[in-house]
Amino acid sequence: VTSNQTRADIYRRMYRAFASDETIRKLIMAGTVSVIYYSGRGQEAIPAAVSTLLTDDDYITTNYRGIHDIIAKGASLGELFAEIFGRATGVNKAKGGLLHVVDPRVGVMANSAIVAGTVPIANGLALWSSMTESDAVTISYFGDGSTNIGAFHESLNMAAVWDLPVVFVCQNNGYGQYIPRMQTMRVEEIATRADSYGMPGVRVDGNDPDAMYEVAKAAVDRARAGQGPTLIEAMTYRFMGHNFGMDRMEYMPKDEYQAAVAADPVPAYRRRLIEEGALSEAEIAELEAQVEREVSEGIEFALASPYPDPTDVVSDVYAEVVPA
Ligand SMILES: Cc1ncc(C[n+]2csc(CCOP(=O)(O)OP(=O)(O)O)c2C)c(N)n1
Ligand SMILES: [Mg+2]
Repeated sequence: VTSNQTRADIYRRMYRAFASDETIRKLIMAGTVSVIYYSGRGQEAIPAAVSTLLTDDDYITTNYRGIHDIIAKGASLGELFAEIFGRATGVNKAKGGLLHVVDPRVGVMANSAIVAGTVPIANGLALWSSMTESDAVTISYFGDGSTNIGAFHESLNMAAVWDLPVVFVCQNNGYGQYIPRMQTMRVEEIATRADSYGMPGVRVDGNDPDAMYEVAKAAVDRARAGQGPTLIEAMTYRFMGHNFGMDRMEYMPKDEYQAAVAADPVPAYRRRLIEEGALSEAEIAELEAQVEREVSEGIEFALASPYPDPTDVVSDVYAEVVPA
């Protein structure tokens, strides 16, 4: 069983992603910021549980729907929000934006709009760890639709053959853009795709933080011990559709959607922690208040920041190479 301290850590990471997402969407709706936004709302439990097993020296790669992964890994909120809002103080000085933000200080190494585009990059990071005999682990996050892409299959094969310290975490939210998953594949369990490459494949309820933690722990321990990769299929749901504000979600069955929202993993975990005596109502309220302060300070910082100077467009683009 997970310790109360770990469970509090998981909830803090979930709430940090949740509160950030709620605030960003409010700012978009109010017209304060103009961003094409892909929300991770509903999927917070997955990276929150995984991240409690990692340090800043462990790596993650993710994609356009990765803001919850990035926040759960510990990225500083002010610089992240500034990046998303296109400000000069952004962690990548506004050159990345939501779809390409990276924060190497906390191991957020790659992010892309290209479906499955960062899965091979996770292998590269893991290969670097093996070559340098570091015990760092790389987590590769991607969606269900991404498992139909060639790069996914090639990467799993190579990671298995080279025993790379990587954990492939598929966030199966049932849809790729506006298409139900089962219209694009004939396998019910994505975890079984691991069989083709000779690595363990596990399906888990990704909205159950404790179950997610147990499965992730086995995979991270295995990778750290040099025993090779694992594919985790974490079952979840996408509450805001594909792109926030542009997707009417009419293709999602109403009853399915309502059942998913009623089982929202954030309030569900909150209730469970109180019921099981892991944290008191007062302790949770204090934790939430701390996170909300951090979020509003981050938003204030980002909104007060200037846009980049147009002449900076060519700075930090190429490395300066001094000939030997
Ligand atoms: C290589 C490539 N093909 C197609 C697209 C268009 N596209 C953007 S998101 C998406 C769906 C991906 O679904 P999934 O992997 O399940 O991720 P989710 O958005 O559900 O998290 C597609 C097809 C793309 N960005 N890149
Ligand atoms: Mg999906």
